[in-house]
Amino acid sequence: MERTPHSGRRTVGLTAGFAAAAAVLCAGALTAPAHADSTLGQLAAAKGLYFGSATDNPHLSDTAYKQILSSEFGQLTVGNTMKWQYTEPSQGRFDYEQADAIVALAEANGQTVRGHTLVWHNQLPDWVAAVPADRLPGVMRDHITDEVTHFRNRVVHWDVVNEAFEEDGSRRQTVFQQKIGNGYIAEAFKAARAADPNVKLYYNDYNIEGVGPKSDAVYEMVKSFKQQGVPIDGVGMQAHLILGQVPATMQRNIQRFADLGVDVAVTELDIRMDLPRTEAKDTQQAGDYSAVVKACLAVSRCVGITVWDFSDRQSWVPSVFPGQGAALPYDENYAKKPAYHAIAAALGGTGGPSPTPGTGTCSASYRVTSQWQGGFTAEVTVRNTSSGPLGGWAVTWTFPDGQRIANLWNGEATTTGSSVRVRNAGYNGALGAGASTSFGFLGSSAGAGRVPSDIACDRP
Ligand code: G2I
Repeated sequence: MERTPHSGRRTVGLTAGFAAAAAVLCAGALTAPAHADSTLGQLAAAKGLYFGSATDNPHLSDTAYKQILSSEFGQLTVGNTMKWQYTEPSQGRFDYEQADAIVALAEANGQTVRGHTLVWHNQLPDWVAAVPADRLPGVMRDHITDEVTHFRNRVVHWDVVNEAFEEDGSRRQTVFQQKIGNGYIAEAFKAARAADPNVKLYYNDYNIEGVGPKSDAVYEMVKSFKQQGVPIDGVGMQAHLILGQVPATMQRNIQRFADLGVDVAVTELDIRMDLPRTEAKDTQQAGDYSAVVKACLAVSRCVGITVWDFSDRQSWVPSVFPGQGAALPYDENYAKKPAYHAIAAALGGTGGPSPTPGTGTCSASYRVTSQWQGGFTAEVTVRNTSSGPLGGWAVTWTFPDGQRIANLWNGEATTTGSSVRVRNAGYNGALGAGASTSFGFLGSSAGAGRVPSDIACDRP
């Protein structure tokens, strides 16, 4: 697919990405080779798109979180505090304090901002539902006008209307639909355009990533808007996906919207799984993230990708889908998951930690070295069981009795619930044929608990 300077990606993505990359690097990241340590934002910018994350005000007091948010991404979406409930809690009283704080952070970091969202049936203050039908169009316009004006030149996209369709392609019966009728969406876009001639105006929804009744309905709406001159610039595909279920038609679907003359953005990407995480699920998830990135990259009008927050610690998923989660590219402790490396690789990076030399196999054995009431120490011995060199190792197991690692040495641990994965440290990955090394940890539990029965060693 040829990329022209006039495509949506060039006008939106490059500007956005370049600003972010330049702020971080003080150099032209667009031509820089893709190193393993390039950020996702930089890798995306080098391909002419942005890679961003949603965030929310309460998270920003977590220093480790804020550091990653500020450095890794080229774009931010305000996850909650631009919604009507926050911005016009009572009629005519506008409050942008929280949203302004996130926009100011993005500006300080050289990141662009997507505005989310002006008209949505959810997180709507109660007073709106009580407005009589004949006054609701004016109330909707006033809300849009005030908010779009407030953020003029500070946001690059607006999700003007969010989630207006049902799965079967019919209109969702929201207060706006019921009181204003089918025309409310076009009216919202016109009001937004009147308040800001430059910002890109998006329709945003979930379950429209693949071809189907819902995306067909959005497609027909966009087509008719284009025919009638209703100002729409883009379609946001939220992409709240399920493990193993990236729609096979995603690229084709993005392309058909692009062919209507609008940009497409993947706006709220996450890929949830049934908990607990396993290595197999992580691998599947990595492939799924890669597939989404590749579908976007394949269409020049796909201007960028935003994850719906970046770490499993902040994800909305577990609270809404009990038993599911681990949907994001960083784990709860801000360690990069295979999904992160797959995204980086799909964006042209090297795909993760330095490649591991050697092709060997390994074994691991687990031994409790001391225990007391409430705790224990254990040692895991890793042995190269092959006749050639081993360049690195990863040991996995599941604690059977609720044990937890309090402190681990000579390795790097990632834990999800009772599942543990320990990679070699920088200095003990290389093992000659038959050689061994060990790592240890301080555990907490009622005594040492049973020894894990599934301990395994593999190359990372
Ligand atoms: O539901 C996931 C997303 C689907 N597409 C539109 C997005 O705007 C939506 O985001 C989520 C936020 O991530 C959640 O954080 O929208 C939810 C509301 O539908 C947000 O949840 C709300 C909780 O329901 C409230 O109880 C809570 O006070 O977040 C609020 C702030 O933490």
